[in-house]
Amino acid sequence: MTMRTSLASWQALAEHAQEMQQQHMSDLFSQDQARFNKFSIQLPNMLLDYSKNLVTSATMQKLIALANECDITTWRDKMFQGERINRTEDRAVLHTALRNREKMPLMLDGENITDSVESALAKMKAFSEQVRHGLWKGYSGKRITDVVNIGVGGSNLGPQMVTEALKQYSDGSVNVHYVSNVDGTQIANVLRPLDPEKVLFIVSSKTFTTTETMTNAKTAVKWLVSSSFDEKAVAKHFVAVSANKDNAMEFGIAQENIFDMWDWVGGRFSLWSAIGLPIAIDLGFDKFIELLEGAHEIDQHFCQAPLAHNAPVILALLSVWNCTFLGAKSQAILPYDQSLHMLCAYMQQAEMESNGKSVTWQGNDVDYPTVPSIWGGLGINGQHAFYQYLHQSNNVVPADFIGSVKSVTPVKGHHQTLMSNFFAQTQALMSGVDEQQVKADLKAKGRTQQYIDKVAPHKVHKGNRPTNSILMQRISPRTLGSLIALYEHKIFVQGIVLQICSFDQWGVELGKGLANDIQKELDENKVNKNHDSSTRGLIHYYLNCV
Ligand code: G6Q
Repeated sequence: MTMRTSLASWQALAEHAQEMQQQHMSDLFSQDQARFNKFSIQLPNMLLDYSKNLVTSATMQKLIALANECDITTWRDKMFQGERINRTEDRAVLHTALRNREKMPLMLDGENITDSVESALAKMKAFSEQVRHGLWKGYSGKRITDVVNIGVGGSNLGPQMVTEALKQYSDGSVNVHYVSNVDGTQIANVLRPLDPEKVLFIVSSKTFTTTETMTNAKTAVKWLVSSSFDEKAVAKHFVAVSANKDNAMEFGIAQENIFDMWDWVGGRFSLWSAIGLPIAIDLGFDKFIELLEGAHEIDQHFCQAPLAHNAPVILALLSVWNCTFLGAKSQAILPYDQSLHMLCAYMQQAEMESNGKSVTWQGNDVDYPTVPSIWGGLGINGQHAFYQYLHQSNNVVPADFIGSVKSVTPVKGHHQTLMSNFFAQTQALMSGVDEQQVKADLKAKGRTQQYIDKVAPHKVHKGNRPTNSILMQRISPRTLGSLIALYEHKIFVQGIVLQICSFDQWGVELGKGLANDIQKELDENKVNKNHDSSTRGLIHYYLNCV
């Protein structure tokens, strides 16, 4: 397989990057009044404006040539058709099959998985309705008022981010809580105000072996049994979502209360499956389906739109342009919508766990920068904190600004202020403020020449900082589904262009095994002499003080 760096389009981009680094975006805007029209895409429920990137039409043509040379469309079709593109784990990658709303048959290993998905959805529907309507009773015959989802990583971040984002759509029939951390503080805080007779636990774990989740689940069992004085209560208060039925049953969960997961769905892409059960319980099954429909709309766009007008493809190519060719090392995710306060954490896992790797498909070290580290947070809060860095540090941080045209919670006078900041920030990051302007402003304010000369260099903003703006109509199950799917496909395309295995996570697997041996040492108060002196010293200090 050809090395990416030897592709004609790659080399053309490397050369073009040198030229473009001499350009300023504000000049590109002055030279071309049609820039916004050229570099924006309207999707059914959202607008993507990528005109505030350091690109020209020539750049975009070269990036599309790269996408073509990397056979993006062929790889995309392989993914949707269920080829085993997760090579290191020898698995298909079919989260898109979970939201195949046209219900097209899809054969995998001789089985029509659309049927499996549909029957899993039917089971989720029946169960979520029973819980929401008070028909699922606890051991003492009382209705369930609180659901606690126990899971971590992909079995937590997706559903929790969605639950938080769609809070306004919940009718409050049931309160949904999340426990992911093995730090006992979290589960203790969540359980303290709850009534064991009215709580349902969902143990979400694809493997049903994850230590943190198993520890939390056992603590939840103890909490329940210590109040019910009956182990049989577990059957009424625990369900599981897992691909490992045997382990879930051994844990004590009744077979009929186990919801399916499949090895062709990666954890971080699994909120569309029964991992999304807390979402369905919180919002109602119909809204869960709307979430799937929103994602399906983007799946169709991804499959049908020409590459030059294909939003996830464009986002991926711009990331490659900004990071691999122009040298950016991190990227900020900046929602201007309170509902999306967990989006950055979700995106950190989605992009960094997928593409934060440094060998190619063939196992060779990559000889180019790959994906950025992702960070960020709510835009307005960030403006009063880390935006200083975005505007004036000597690291350029490309940023995605995400906002909504209409607020989901309109409060008079707030939304215009919020969105004015969105627009003003992207403008300032692009145009900057040059020395001449700074000096003129200070002069107009009547400052002395001495003061102007001292302060002016500090007030210069070089601008030329790339941003994408995503404007959603309004946060809803449908638009949120579309937004998540947009990023999922972006990450897929990024992985193909960079020749990275996006669907494994060996770094996470390493972490899963690492602590086990040390935990034995802590439990037995015996420190292994073979540790390095730092690890030995830390463990000794801990054991001496504990
Ligand atoms: C996701 C990762 C990882 C995983 C968690 C939980 O893609 O593989 O975040 O979801 O480690 O794993 P289990 O669901 O198996 O408990």
